[in-house]
Amino acid sequence: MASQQKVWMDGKLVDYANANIHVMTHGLHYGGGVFEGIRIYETPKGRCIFRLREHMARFLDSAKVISLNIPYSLDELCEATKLTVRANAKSKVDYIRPIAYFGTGTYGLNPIKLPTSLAIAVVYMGVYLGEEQMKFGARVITSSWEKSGNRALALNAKVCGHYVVSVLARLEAVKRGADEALLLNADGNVAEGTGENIFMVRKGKIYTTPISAGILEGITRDSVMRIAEDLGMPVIERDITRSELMIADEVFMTGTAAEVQPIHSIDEMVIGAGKPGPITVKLQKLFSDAARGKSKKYASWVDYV
Ligand code: PPE
Repeated sequence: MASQQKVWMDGKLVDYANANIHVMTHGLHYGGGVFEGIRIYETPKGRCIFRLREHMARFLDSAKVISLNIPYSLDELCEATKLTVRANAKSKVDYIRPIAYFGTGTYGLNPIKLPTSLAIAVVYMGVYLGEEQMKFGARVITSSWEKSGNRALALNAKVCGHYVVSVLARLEAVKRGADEALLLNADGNVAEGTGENIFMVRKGKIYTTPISAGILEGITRDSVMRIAEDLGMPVIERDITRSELMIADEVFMTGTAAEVQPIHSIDEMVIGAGKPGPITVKLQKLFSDAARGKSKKYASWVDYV
């Protein structure tokens, strides 16, 4: 129950009900904040956090990009996260949401004199796009909204304001009866999902879209690339078109929340055999084992709490 949960706010653990912010918070008005999403997995050795250090390093990088001063070191952020997870040991939670943003003090766009507020909360996310979708593949549409370019937004940073387009695209998907939306960039190439990177398998080779396509450098993307490389199938990073996805043998998405999510169809065009393909299933299994500390090779990816 959320009511029993604790949230880490600016150095203190507070009750969930008291983890509130002022309505005049700068970050709320202008989107000037950065966040992360990190998974917690239950294992026989207790709870573990997946690639905590990499997530917190990206958190600090995202903050740097928007000149948001974070008054904590990487080690301090990792420790605060572990403390928060431990403080919620009795709650059913599987996902950590660190967030930092320009706080309150002055009005108007200029954030220079504003203090930074930082919180670390835990929530229950479950299977992001649904259990059925995980088993049989998700239905995806191409959004009519364009993925902003790297000149408009610092897309490798996980900035709150960037997510307005993702929210619009996700709404579009839901209104059209689909599970998720795919965003194309100004060149007409595939960028990524609203909260996931994308991969395709074609003629035995695995491809994913490059950083230049306007994507977040996903940590799940990186993990899957490492696993695939170790299987002798290095992932090729190159531009992918929408119609290439339609004739791919397999398509899947990756993300902390989405994990390794098979795709059933894109704009009602069924992909491959219409069910999760063999490479997707293999990567899904290896990723799932790695995330739960079951794989010796990737043991350094998990932190037990
Ligand atoms: N692209 C975007 C735009 C994105 O938001 C995410 C994560 C990814 C790719 C995958 O990155 P990574 O998690 O490091 O593998 N999206 C987060 C937010 C989801 C949400 O609904 O909120 C996440 O998966 O935690």
